[in-house]
Amino acid sequence: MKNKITFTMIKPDAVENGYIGLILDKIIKSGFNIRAMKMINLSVTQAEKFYGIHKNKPFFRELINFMTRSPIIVSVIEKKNAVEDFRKLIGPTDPSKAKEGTIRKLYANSVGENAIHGSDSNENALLESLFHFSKSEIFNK
Ligand code: IDP
Ligand code: MG
Repeated sequence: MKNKITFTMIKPDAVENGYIGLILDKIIKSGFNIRAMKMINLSVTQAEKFYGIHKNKPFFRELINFMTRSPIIVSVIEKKNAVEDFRKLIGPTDPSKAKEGTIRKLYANSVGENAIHGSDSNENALLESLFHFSKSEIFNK
């Protein structure tokens, strides 16, 4: 595959606030191709595993409660330079520091409830994608 993939989640706050369509429109208009997508309820066990790297952080329980409180959209998207370009499109973790036009500036409320996830490396993009989808669902083979 010439393009790279990244993994994204539209988080509970953004789904609850009715932003699924607006966020997907922005992602597609920014040149990303959707390879796989579904709406799921993350279990506590899944959320703890997915965010395992943060298990010693003071906000860990808050993060798990947030991510499991209502449905999320998980998706694998593709584009040249996907990981870096997508992190630019979503903006920094804290939406109050995000630039105009970024997804977190437009649709997020706080550093915790920040609307969207984007992988931080090619390695994590693949691991996170395979956490939710099979290889054949992502790569069509
Ligand atoms: P990222 O999502 O921008 O990569 P990370 O530092 O990897 O940010 O943190 C993962 C998620 O944990 C954030 O997106 C946010 O939902 C939550 N989080 C990060 N820092 C805080 C905090 O200080 N308070 C509450 N939640 C936080
Ligand atoms: Mg992160």
